[in-house]
Amino acid sequence: MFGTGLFGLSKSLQAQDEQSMPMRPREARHGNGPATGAFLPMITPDVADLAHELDGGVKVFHLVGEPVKRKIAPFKTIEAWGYNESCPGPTIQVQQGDRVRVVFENRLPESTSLHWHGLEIPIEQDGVPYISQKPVAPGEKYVYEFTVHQEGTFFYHAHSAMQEMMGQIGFFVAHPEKDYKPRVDHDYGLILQEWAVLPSNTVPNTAAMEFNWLTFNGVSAPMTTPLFARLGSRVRLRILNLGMDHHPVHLHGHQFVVTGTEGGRAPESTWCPMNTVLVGVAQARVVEFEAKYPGAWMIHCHLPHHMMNSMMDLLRDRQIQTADQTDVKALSQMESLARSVPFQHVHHAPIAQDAEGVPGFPQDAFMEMGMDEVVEKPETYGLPKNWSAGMMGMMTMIRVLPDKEYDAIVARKKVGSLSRQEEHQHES
Ligand SMILES: [Cu+2]
Repeated sequence: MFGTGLFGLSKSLQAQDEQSMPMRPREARHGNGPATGAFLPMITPDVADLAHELDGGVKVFHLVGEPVKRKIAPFKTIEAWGYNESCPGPTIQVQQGDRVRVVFENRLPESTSLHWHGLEIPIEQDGVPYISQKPVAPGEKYVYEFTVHQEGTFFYHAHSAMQEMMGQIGFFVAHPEKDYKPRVDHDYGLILQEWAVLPSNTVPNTAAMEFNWLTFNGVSAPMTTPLFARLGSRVRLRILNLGMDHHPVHLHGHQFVVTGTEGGRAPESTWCPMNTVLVGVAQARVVEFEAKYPGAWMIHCHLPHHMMNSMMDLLRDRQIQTADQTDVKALSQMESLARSVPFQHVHHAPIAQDAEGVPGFPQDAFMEMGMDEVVEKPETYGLPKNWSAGMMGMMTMIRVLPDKEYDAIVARKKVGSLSRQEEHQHES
């Protein structure tokens, strides 16, 4: 994914692989001293963590705002803006009590700033142009520094509306000084974004109100990397939304409780069972659940139009053809499509013989685009054939796996990260 020889990023992706391996990778912390850095890190599928260095007791991060090419589907790359070659930007993880310094560099063609959404920090660190600081001009650097006294799921973003819609956002997670109870075994983060990209275009139209590409962590299903959890484990999922719509995010087969918001941990007395949580704009919702039932369970926005990818690029003619669509026509259309995009078309689901006579036909017929091979990765190992034809838009899955299958995926991930390492050694 980050095939540009950016060793730092691939290293932290590899670190994520390693972190996800043991069931409980943390050592218990003793006493009430300052934060020791021992916490279960959140994993942001398809997005790397931002590494830090220590300057005395200060955690120092380097963040670069810049244009980013982002492949959001196997056949669609957009020209977004982000941070450190990533959109959304890399995930920052700190611990409650940490002193944090972020050295920010602006490589955008226009001025910008960084706002720390939800953090209680001095006004001069708040990142609002003209109000709390001068805008950071192109080519300039700006240093933010503050102490994080909160715990919770926060984020950083440009405090300029159009830049937000170009993708300038990233997670800022503050792990608690003392573990939350109950403890979780897996911690995952998803950033919800939406894009209006006209056919044959690559640059999002940030003024549009209708969106045709919906992403989790910068990719549309089936390119979203499945989450996975050991059967019987406890899972935390942090969902963050920065767009123009509110997204009702639904989990299949399990009930969860909302254990936190963008304001931090919620008291246990407020937890109640649900399986769909509305994540409003600029909100974070943190949910937890016991992964009780084995299977590949969908996690998706339930707005019907957000459960689709735009195929306008590919099926431009379809709109004017719906009146006399036929199986033969649709197939020939899909065949020509299959020649122009790098994946194999799988035969569509059956239709009725008299389908053309039914007003409204077709709706979802002919829409499946199986592309298992193109989106294959360790986390997809063992899924049923043509699984990718069932995944579109703002959608991913959590695979709840018994020990043997769980360990098989972990082993595959390890092999993958080793070969990634070799690749980078060749490059350098
Ligand atoms: Cu939605």
